[in-house]
Amino acid sequence: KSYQTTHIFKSKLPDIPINNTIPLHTYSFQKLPQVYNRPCLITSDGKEYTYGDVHRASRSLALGLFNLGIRKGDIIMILLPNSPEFVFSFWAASMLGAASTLANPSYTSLEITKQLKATKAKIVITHAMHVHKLKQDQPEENTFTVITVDKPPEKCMSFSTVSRNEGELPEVDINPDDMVTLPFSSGTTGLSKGVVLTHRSLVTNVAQQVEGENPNLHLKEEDVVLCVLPLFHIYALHCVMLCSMRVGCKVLLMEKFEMRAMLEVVEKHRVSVVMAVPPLVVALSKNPAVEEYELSSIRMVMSGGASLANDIEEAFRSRLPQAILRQALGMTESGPVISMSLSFAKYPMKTKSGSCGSVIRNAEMKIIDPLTGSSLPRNMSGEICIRGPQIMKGYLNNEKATAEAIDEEGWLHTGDIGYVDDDDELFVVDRLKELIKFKAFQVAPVELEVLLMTHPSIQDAAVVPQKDDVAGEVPVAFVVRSSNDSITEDAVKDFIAKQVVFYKRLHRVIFIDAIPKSSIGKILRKELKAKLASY
Ligand code: AYL
Repeated sequence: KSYQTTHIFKSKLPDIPINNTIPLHTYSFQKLPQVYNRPCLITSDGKEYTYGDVHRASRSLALGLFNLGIRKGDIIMILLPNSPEFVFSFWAASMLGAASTLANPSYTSLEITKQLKATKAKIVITHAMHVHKLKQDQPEENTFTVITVDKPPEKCMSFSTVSRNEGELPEVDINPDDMVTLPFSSGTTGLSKGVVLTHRSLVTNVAQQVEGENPNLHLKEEDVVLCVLPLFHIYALHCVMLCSMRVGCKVLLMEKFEMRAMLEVVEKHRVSVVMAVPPLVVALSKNPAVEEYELSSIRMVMSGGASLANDIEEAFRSRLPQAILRQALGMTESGPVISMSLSFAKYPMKTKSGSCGSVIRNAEMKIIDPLTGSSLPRNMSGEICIRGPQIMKGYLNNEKATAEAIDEEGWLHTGDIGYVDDDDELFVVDRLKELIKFKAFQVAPVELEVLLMTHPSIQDAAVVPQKDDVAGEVPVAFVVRSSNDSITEDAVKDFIAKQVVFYKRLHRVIFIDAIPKSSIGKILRKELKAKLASY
């Protein structure tokens, strides 16, 4: 299939030269001599690490991991909340030519085990309280060493001991197309898959945002960037940690979101940049606690990860009039940023509220008719596709899914529906893909369907999103009971709740006689979503 492409959208900013053949850590620490004594990380309880400290701690850990046998191409799992150790672990893997796979520490044992098996991670870096979830029942299949950042339980090693060593880190030959990190995403369909992001893709995507005479995302060395979104998700990892570190900003790490605690540190540390997801923007706009704090230091708030309701921008402006609130569109597979508001640029442009910005520089975007595949002109909605050196290399060990996501011409199909207006601004209007977004967390319907089908009382099941004021969307299930079975809604909910992280829990179960399917057995999700409206 080859479609004649006629409509390609580019950034209004000119392309720039990007040195994307160097390893990510080399790129990110390139300014180390200049920023050596500047603060890089600060924790919410006040511990500070300079760029020099972060570099040293990362190298020491890298050497420790090397001594434990970690080599180029190996994978380590980081199972940590936001913390300096998270950052050191990420860089240590990169420096060895290894890769880090990122997982939510709140995951259940089942969820972690799946990811461990899929990645064959050789090291897991975590907290002692999560160690019981790391099952090694078939040691011959999957052997890994557990390192804890706190006091290690039996058979585990301590982070500080592994990091305590002397010597030179061996030189490793890193190819720009080597994997450096492996987040998981379900993409447009199916189960969660490892997304192979390379040194080239991440260096490119950082540069697309923060480099050039007029960077699209203007971060300054004096900025204090709030990191309250989890680093195990690509949004914070990339837009907060990688972009900030390239520029030399200070990153304020918060382990978890709690409104007052957050406002307190924002006031205390004079936070200037907030990377947020819609529920956080809503809280900043509407939560009365905001009035009690002095937040005039905030100059920029980015919303991404899910769609932002239209009325929020107005409410936000009356609260924090000095700050620019605009959006970016990202997707794990796209490296991750697709488009970003030009109001964040060094020479900011006027942009419209509700837009997800314009396509990033050094990349191409097109909007295609989902039925014919042909590209569409301005003001017509279709599937958003993105191309450039920043997109993922592919899904780990999954050529079929990779080929479905990236076509022969190198376009990544996002599964999002949107249009580009006369001013080059992108508006996302719908989601073509199955994905459910609880806040900005991914819930893959198929994952829950597979679990539901393991229950003897359930004959068939389908999971779809339901709109929700707080979370944006929540998963609900349509279930066909096995014959003569009378399993209850609560029993089905409990069955799932025991096996998954909190945001994947079912909010409703609706029993029906049959799941509507196409002639080839595909669940007709649209029909079910329409049905939902009538319940
Ligand atoms: P994943 N508006 C509407 N939908 C959005 C938006 C947005 N601003 N941002 C992300 N999404 C949805 O892989 C969209 O459906 O990546 C997209 O395909 O967990 C999906 O979320 C991707 O979900 C950044 C950097 C946002 C990264 C990100 C999000 C990465 C989340 C902004 O600057």
